[in-house]
Amino acid sequence: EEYYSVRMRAAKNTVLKKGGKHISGGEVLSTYSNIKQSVNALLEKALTHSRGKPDFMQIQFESINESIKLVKPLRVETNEVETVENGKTLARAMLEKSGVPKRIIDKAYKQIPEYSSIRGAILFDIHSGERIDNNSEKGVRVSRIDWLNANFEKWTDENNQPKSSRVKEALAIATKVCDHPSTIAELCWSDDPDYVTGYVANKKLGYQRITRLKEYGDEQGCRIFFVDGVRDLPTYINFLEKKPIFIKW
Ligand code: PML
Repeated sequence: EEYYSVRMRAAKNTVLKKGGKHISGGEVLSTYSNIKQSVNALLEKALTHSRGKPDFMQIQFESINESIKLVKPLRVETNEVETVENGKTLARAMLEKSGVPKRIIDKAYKQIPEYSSIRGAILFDIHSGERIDNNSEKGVRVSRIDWLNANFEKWTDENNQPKSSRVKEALAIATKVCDHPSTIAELCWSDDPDYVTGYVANKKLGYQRITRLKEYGDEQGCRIFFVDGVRDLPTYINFLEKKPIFIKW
């Protein structure tokens, strides 16, 4: 069956600032007969977002030529920590366990403040300790992933997890990214000042949530993919941006 990628982006203050302030975004993979419902669901999401009233919104769809791959969600564990310092220490230990050398982790952490204005993900090479995506302010945007709500809810019930759309989206991204053999690990936390839980993900370790990776009030997010052996960068980026994946429990 032919599938379509339906995407939404909403922003505010577009008059004051080019591109505006991000309010909401999302994507679903849809059959042709479901496009109307998909557009509606994304519209609803953008209009009910707590970040405010959008003054700009784009919803678009395009057909997908490639076949869709089904991938099981990574195993999830939550690590409670008391302080950001403890959270950081744990995140570093997990990155090391995933195969990222210590000096590369240090180097990446030093760069994080500089990366804060970048909207997408940073690709960080674990040998050179250099950022290798050449996408400047944009970074890399992982897309073409979806997880049907009914299946996600089945997963939350059977795994004792909260029905959080934030967790759903982040876990879906981490699962896709870690499905590629060149991905060693992902380090991520939100730019939402009210949300301080982040995670380290790796194919073997799974999706390791850490309850404090930054202070409340901090609007600096982070999404770094530690990569190894990316010989053909355009192919790897094409996988992240274009390969359609359905998460299925
Ligand atoms: C979680 O609680 O597992 C989600 C953490 C990362 C959220 C990233 C984001 O919302 O931007």
